[in-house]
Amino acid sequence: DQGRDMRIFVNDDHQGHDVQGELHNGTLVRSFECPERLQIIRDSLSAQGFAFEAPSHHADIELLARVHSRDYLDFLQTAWSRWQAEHPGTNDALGFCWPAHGLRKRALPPSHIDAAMGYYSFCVDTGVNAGTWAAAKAGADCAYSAAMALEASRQSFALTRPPGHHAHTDMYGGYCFLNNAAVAAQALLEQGAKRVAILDVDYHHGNGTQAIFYDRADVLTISLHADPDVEFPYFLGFTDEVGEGAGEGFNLNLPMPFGTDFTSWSQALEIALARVADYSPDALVVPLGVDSYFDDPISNFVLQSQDFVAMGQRLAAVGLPTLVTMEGGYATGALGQNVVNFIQGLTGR
Ligand code: Q9C
Ligand code: ZN
Repeated sequence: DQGRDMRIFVNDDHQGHDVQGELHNGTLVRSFECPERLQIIRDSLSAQGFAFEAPSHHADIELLARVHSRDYLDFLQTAWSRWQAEHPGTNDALGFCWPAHGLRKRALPPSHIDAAMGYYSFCVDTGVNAGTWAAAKAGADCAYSAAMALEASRQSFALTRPPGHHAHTDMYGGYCFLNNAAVAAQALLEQGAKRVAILDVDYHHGNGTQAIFYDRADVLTISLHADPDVEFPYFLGFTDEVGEGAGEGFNLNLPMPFGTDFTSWSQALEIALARVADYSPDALVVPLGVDSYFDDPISNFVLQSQDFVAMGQRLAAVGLPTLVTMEGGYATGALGQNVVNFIQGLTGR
C-alpha cells in the first residue's frame, strides 16, 4: 500500500446530504457540492492503493461545543424536522432573510424556522436536507479520528463532505456546517499539542476557521485564497485581519487575484510557511481545496493537476505531523486526480 504513514478516515454517511437547489447566478441549480465528489475522490485514491478507515472515534457534543455554540449545534440537529413540519414535501431547507446591517440580531434565536435559517447562516448557497446533520456529524468524527491518529502516525486525512472551513462558531454557509479543521485543531490541543497551525489552501478564504480562533493564540490560522473583494466569502479574508485580543498576530490572510498560477501561489505559500516556522507548532492542519484548479466551475485561479503534487511535497517538507481535511473542488472530471496528486506529493508515495 502507498502512504503507510497516512491514515485516511472516510465519511460513509455523506450521501444523505444532497442539495437540489443552490442559488447560482440567479437560478436554482443542483449544488456544486454534491455526493459524487466524495465517491470520485475515494475511487481515485483507491485505484492508487490507498486504504480507508471508518471513523475510529466519535466527536461528542462537548468537543464540538468548544468550536461551535451550543444553540447552533441544537439548531443543526433539529433544522430539518422543523423545516419539514413547516414546509412539507420540499427537499431543501434554504434560508432567505438575514439579520444584515442595521437589522436586529436578537439575543435569542427566532421562533420561525425560516428566520432561524437566516440567523444561523450567512449566505444562500447552502441548503439543509434530511441527511445533512448525519453527514456533517460523521465528517466531524472523521476529523476527530484523524487528530487521534496523529499520535502514532505522521499524517492523516479526513476525507469528507460537506466541507467545513466556511462554518463559523454559529453560522453555516459556503456548503459548510461543522468546521472539521477547527474540530481537528481543538482535538490536537486537547491531546497535548501546545500550538497548532492551520494552513488553508482552498481557493476560498477560510472565514469560519479564522473567526473561530480569531481571539486565540494557541491556533495560528493562515489562509491562501482569492481576493475577497471579488470572490466569496466577500466579507472576510482581507490582509488587515490579524487577530484580536490574545489572538492578535495569530491570523494571516494571503489574498490573490483572479488568474493566479502556481508560481505566484507558491510565493504566498512561502510567506505562509515562514510564519508557520516562526510559530513553531506541534502539528499542522491543512484544509485542502483543489478548487484552485484552472477548470473549476466556480473558481478563478489557474493551477494545473501537477501543481497539486508539488503542493503536497512542499507541505511534507515542513516536517510536521500533518492532518488534512477535504474542503472544496468542483471540477468533477479532474477532482480525483487532483486530490490523489496532493496526497501522493504529501506522502512521498
Ligand atoms: N455562484 C468551498 O469551497 N458559493 N466552498 C458559490 C457560486 C460559494 C465554496 C456560489 C462557494 C463556497 C468549501
Ligand atoms: Zn473553496
